[in-house]
Order: sequence, then structure tokens, then C-alpha cells
Amino acid sequence: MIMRNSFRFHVLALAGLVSFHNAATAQSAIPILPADTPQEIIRKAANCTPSLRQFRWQQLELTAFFHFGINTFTDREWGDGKEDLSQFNPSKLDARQWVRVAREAGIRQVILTAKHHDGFCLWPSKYTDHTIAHTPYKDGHGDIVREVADACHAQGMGFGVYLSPWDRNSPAYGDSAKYNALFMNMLTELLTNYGKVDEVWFDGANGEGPKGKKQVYAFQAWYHLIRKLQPQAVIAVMGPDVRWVGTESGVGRLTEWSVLPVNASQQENIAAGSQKDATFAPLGDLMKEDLGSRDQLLKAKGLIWYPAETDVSIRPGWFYHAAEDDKVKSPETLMDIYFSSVGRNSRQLLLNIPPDKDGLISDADIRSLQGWKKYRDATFGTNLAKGAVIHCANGTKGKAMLDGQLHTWWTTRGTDTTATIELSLAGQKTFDVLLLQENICIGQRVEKFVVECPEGDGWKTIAEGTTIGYKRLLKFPPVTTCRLRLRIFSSRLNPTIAELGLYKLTP
Ligand code: FUL
Repeated sequence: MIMRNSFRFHVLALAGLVSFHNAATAQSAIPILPADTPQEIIRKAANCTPSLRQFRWQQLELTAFFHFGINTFTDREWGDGKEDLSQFNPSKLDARQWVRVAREAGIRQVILTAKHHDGFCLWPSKYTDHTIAHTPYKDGHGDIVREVADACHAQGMGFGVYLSPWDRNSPAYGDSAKYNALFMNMLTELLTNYGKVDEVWFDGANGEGPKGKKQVYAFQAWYHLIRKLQPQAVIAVMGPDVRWVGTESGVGRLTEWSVLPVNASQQENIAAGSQKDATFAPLGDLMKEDLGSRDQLLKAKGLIWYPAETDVSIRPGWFYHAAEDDKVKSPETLMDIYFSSVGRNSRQLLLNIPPDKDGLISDADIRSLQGWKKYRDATFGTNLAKGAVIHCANGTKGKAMLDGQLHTWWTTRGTDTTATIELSLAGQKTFDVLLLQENICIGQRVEKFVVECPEGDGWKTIAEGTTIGYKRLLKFPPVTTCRLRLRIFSSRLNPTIAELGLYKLTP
């Protein structure tokens, strides 16, 4: 899996360029000038913030992935594009059930595999015969993209499309200009016929191998089309707004920066302040461990807000296979994944829930999702830090950390980049989870922190970490105390804490 997925970034590197719009206002792309000192570069990084569309996406936290297509009927993961379409007949399909199951699990957006690598389109595209129109489903009058889009819009859920650039059915694939024109047409259909689209997900997987077809993708044209037709949509994975975390295990990095270094390929334009359409090439391998440390930033030509997303399936495979019915991840495993993705600033968690051959999400998956939702609600329902008295000698607005609002925040006075924040809790509390959130609309800044509780005459460490970002969750053995302190040892500029929470895991 990981090997295959490294193609995502090979392709990205080949495509070479990632363009950023909206950057001038949002500061989501900042050029580094030759005269910038190391301090100035770090200050710029500390002021790099998400664009509006990225910020909306970051706050969703959870998105459901629906892998559904011809593979659901052939029991395969990667179809070859030669499948007999008469097999496709999900007789009980109810997209409203898919969306409801996701919504009831606390998920707020979905992404549907409109076309996977086999080239089969879940909508009746005018540009190929390899579509749902040539299946028995609804006697060839079905359109599952419409069914899912309508269900999302009716239930107040975000709607996104996955469109695989790699296409094993299209005869045009490998004839770059011809295939790119076809792809633009398909994209236009998806972006104009189904109402609001909130996310477009381009998968980088490509199994052609060295002797296979060579297709050069017209990324820039695709991005411009999306910006024109659905300007609010984020473009994910092989796109400028969201990057892949680098694994499909549900485990993100312990140190996860949302600000990354880039090489500016149009340095003059950027320097002239026209970064609205600036075109950047990401620096090297986006799967490596250290992407955004100070060392990395100092080598950069520009900085971008480029947050990570963790995709993982609730089952071993991405598509439904009856043989995996007893391998659905348990609520406890989903909770662990939540901690190691959302809780590590690798937002969002894109959780795949594949509908079965009947066209329904199966009971085993529903049970697990419901258990996980209950577990999250019971754990995060009560912030045990509520009512605490906060003291910080060099800080302001301590109460903002406990008001449940992301737009209010604690910070330090003057130019201080370190602080000790003491909390006197409203009585003795037992907890084993710490939640911290920075105000990312100000920037991601904290580089090192520790949480301590009193022991004897001193303090003992109960948790420590490096980056916080949008959300950091730390688990530790249960602690009972009425006092604790958060010490920030290092930050790129004045640290901000928008929220602090203490919780007790309640399975
Ligand atoms: C990969 C694909 O090859 C898998 O089939 C799946 O769609 C996953 C989300 O991305 O690259």
C-alpha cells in the first residue's frame, strides 16, 4: 500500500507545480526574500495561516470516504478497466443511508469515488461508455454521484468527489493532450451538475510501471477549473490545499507542522507581491519524517500552509469484501486512530466506510461507528479543566483557553516565546487526556511543551510534546490532582492557546 501510494508524490513531483490562489489575503503562501535573516524566516513561518477554504476544511475534523464501484462487485481493490458492467447492480442502494450513518457518527463531509483507477464512472458521463448508464442499475438510468450529492445536501453534509487521474479503461490514457481534455470534461460534469462540491480528491496512485503508459497530467488546468467552478472546494492530496500524511495506517507524525517550505519557481512574481497565482514546487519528499522544522524552513524559497490529512479504511481494503466482515475496526481502534491522526494535527481523518454489494453500509461497520461515536462523546463531553483558575505571569486572557471558542485565545505579553501556565482546578480531578489547540488563524507556533502536576515539593511530567497546531491530544496514565501546569519551552513567535481540555477516557 505504502509503496503504491508513494506514487502520489512521484506524480506530484513530476507535475512539478502546485499553485496557490487566495494567498495574498490569507497569507497561506509567503515568499522568502534573499535578504531575509533566519529570524525573519521563522517569523514569517509563524505568521503563515490557512486560506478560508483550508480553515473550513480543518474545522470539519472528520470526513467519510465511500469507495464504491465495479470493484465492489468483482471483489477486487484495483480493477483493470475490462470488467463486465452487467455485474453492477446494487439493488438496495440507498445513498441517504450512507450519509446518515456518517452523520450519526459525527462525520461532517463525505467523498465519493466517482471514478476509481478502473475508469468506471458512477455518473452517466457523456465522454465515455464505461459508466453506470451501461449497467443494469436502474435500467441504465442511475446516477450515484447525484444520489450521494443530493443526500449530502439534504442532510447538511459536505460533499466531495474522488476522481482518479490514473485510468485503466480510457484508450486516451497515455496520449497526454487527449486524456487531459477528457479529464477536464469529466471534471466539468462533476463540478457543474451536482450542486456544491466541497472537496476534490486527486489520487496519485499509478501502477503502470516503467514500461507502462506515460501520461503527463495538466494539474494547473484542473486546479484553475476547480477554482472557477467551485471556488470554495479544497483540492486534496495531489492538490494545493491538503497533503497526504504519508501512511494509510491512520498514524500521523508526532511532530506535524502545517507550514512547509517550498521552492518558488516564479520567484520574481512572488517578490513583486503577486502571490495570488504564485506557483510553487514542493521541496522534495513529502513522506519523510521532518517536513517543517526550522532546519527545513531555512532552506526554503517560500512558505505555504499545507496541512496533512490521514486516510484509512475501517476495513483492511478500500472496497467492500464480504470476507472482511469480521475485520471491521473496533470502536477502540477507531479511537486510537482518532488520537494518532486528528490528535496529532494531521487533520482531517478521512475514514473509508465502503458500501456493500447491495448498496448499503453493512451492520458491522455501523455498529463500530456507533460505538466509536459514543466513546468520543463520553470522553470529550466534559472538560474537567472547566472552572479552573489560570495564572500566567507573562500571559493574557487565560480564561479564553476554557471558553470552547477557537477565535479567543491566550497568548504571552511583549515578545515572550516561553511561558508557564498554572491551573488550579475546580477541585480534585482524575483525567488521562490533555487537549491543546493553537489559534491557527494567527499561525502555528509552539515547538515544545510539557504538562506537569505537583509531586512532593516539585513537579512531575505527565505529558510532553512538540507541535500542537489545530489539535493535539495526549494520552497518559490517569492522574488525580487539583493543580497542574503547562510549560511552553519554545515557540516561533508568541505562542497562542485557543483551547485546553482535560478528559477521562470513557470506553
Ligand atoms: C490509493 C488507491 O490506490 C486505493 O485504491 C485507494 O483509493 C486509496 C485511497 O488511495 O492510492
